Amino acid sequence: MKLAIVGATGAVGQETLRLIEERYPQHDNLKLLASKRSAGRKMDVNGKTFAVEETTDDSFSDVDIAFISARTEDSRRFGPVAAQAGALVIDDSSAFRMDPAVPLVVPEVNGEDLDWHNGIVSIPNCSTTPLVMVVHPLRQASPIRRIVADTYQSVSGAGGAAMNELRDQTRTVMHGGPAEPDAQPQQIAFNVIPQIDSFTESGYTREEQKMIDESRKILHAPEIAVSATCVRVPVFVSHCIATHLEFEEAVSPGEARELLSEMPGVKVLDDPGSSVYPMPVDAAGSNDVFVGRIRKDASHSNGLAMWVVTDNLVKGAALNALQIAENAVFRGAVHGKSK
Ligand code: A2P
Ligand code: 11C
Repeated sequence: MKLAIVGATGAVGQETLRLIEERYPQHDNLKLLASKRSAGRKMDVNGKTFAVEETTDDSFSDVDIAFISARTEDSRRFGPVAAQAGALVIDDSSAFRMDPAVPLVVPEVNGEDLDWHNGIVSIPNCSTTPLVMVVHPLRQASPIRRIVADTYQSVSGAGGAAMNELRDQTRTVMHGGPAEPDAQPQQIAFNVIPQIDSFTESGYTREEQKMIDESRKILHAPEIAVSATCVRVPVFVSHCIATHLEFEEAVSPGEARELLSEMPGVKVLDDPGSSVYPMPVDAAGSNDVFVGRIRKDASHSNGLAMWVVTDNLVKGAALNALQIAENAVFRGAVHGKSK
């Protein structure tokens, strides 16, 4: 099958190419797409050199699966064009996620939703995916009534420019220079910013609203009450979530550890006495969602508190997209056209 990667030069696109090399080392039927600025740039994948092409309306006629991870406006423009051309579009933006005609999928949680796609499948926001990966198995113990999820999100969630800004700004501020924020709304070096994306009238940011709306859609559970506070921290890769769950019946930390350790894609790292718990430096580059600090929530008899960490570019984005493609192929939900 011919795979197109729109945004191949970006932070998620590069992770997608790394994972393609890791998962399909023989596969070189690829099309690397980005903006006009990158046209002609050479990139090596699986031992073959590809010239990056500008993304246009004509880019998708020979493509079976198109992974889009560029700007939201690029998804809006090229997603429907690629689907119309017959490609299965796996889109990493917020453009289509809440469209009732578009499945929003984490394969381990709701892979069956791939059966009703109309050409476009969305992947969740990189902080929603790890949340539903831990919430889903715990629902087996007792229905969940309420989720409070407070995030500590790395700058790579905002793309390559934000990563460069953290590096350069840290050096500048260390030497007494001015921060001059650009890719972030405030100084990020030696700071934390309680704003990701813009504010809505409710006082929540769009990033927080995404966690609320997307997790309910993926879990098929509009009845779960969800609140989130999303915070940017000066870390390059991996997002963390302080997660508080309220169940209908009490669930013990031991039971939760057991259910979580049986969930594919989740690893329990929970031995606080030996200072074992997940951290961004350890999660970066890994495929798994890590969970630790699992304990009874002191504020509610049916509550559990835990700490969740995942590489936002891997399971938070590129890996989830590739797993959707694999799952869709397995289910016969890709109507490929190339031989
Ligand atoms: P380019 O490198 O040519 O600008 P990041 O998330 O790291 O900021 O990366 C954003 C990605 O989106 C890059 O690969 C970027 O390509 C791509 N992109 C930006 N504008 C467009 C566009 N108009 N069409 C296709 N891809 C685009
Ligand atoms: C961040 N989670 O960390 C965001 C990036 O809706 O796909 C992903 C935005 C999105 O900035």
